Amino acid sequence: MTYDLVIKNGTVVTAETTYQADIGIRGERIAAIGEDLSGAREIDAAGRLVTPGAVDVHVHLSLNLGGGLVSSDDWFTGTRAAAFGGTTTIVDFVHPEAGETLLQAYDLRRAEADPQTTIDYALHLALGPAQIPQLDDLPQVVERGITTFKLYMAYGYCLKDGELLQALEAIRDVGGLPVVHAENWDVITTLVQHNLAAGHTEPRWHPRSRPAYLEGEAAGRVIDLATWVGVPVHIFHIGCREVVERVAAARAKGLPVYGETCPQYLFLTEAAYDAPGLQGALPVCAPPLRTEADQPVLWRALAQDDLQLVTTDHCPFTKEQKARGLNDFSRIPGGVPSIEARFALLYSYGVRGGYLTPERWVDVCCTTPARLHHLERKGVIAVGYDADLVIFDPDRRVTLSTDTLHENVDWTPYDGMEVQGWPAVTIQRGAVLVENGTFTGKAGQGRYVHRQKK
Ligand code: DUC
Ligand code: ZN
Repeated sequence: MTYDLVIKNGTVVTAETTYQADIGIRGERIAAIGEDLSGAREIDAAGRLVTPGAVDVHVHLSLNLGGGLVSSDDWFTGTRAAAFGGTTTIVDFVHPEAGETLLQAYDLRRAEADPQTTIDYALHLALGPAQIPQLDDLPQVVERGITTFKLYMAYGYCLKDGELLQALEAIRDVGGLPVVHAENWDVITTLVQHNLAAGHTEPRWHPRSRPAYLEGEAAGRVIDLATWVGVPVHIFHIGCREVVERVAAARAKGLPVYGETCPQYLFLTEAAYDAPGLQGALPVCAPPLRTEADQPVLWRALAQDDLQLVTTDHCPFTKEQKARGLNDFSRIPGGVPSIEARFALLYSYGVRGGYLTPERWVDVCCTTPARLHHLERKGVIAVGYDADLVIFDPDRRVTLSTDTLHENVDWTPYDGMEVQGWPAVTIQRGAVLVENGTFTGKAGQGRYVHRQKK
């Protein structure tokens, strides 16, 4: 029996185990895993790892912050960069505007994404104060394949505790998963005002206005609220010990609480904000980068399942966009790029660095993100799953820079960093998207993943 495509002689790495096998693909699905398979096309993966396509459940493509500020990767450039880095599925956001219904906002985001995306994607729905009166519409949103809901404890979307409670109850009632930006916004706005009034306008005052201790408080508060309501909760972008401890303590009690970290917290520190001028403004993101002492805590937490996944929170702004906040750190648009380098960074420094086993690398970057976020048929190498695969060259050395990366942004926080290990071939639903440095996909080739509540 022949297949449309066979990946031959590779070392298959899954979240559970590592073994030698050929993978046979028929149409869009994995049809066989075995020995001596043959196909219309065969790719030799000898000496290479074969992993599931990586899954990044937290990205912001074309994020509109208002005032003409839009994150610089759109659905084409961002998903192409993701594919170069081995990511075959992302989850981005619907951010309803005041006066829009939830379904109108969903339709608009689909209309933007569908023609441009080169990889598969799903959408979280953000629920701010203006959406609280519309919570009765959540069942219709679930019918559109949205099962995860973003709750902000910061920014204009910031929910007060009573609103958080109502949103958590509504999400529970539709069987969904809340994903939360946990910070104490009241304290942050107060500290920002104090610092600016004292003439402290430089980027180094950004982390000093967003204390880790109170990020822990916010995470603990939403975990308590979710526990009381009886709904699982996923805490986004964790960079400090204080939040890790809250998630770990909840999990130790058997609660369905999940936490993610991102490359920027594993590899960068708040010292980056001390750089002069624009350089110090570039890595501004929220929550902010933390201390060197937090990094081993994050790695250990990933290894021992106190944290379950690594996403990027990819949200690039160009140097010109970042320069808007040069005289006032609170006006610097928040966000850093890493949609392309995540999988390789985690291999190079996580696996090669001795923090993660190869299986745990696949688990935190592919399998658990897909499972937690209801992405059926993603993140796993097994018969019947989508043939989303990466042939990963564990030896290839790449020096990260704007010359080697494909993100649509004129800087990278990882400039000059060398990784050892990089995707050689990225395959989505049986189609080769990237092969040896050449992008062979096209706009609109990716599909919306219609998720089912669990
Ligand atoms: N934080 C960022 O830094 N950027 C995008 C959104 C967020 O929460
Ligand atoms: Zn985000």
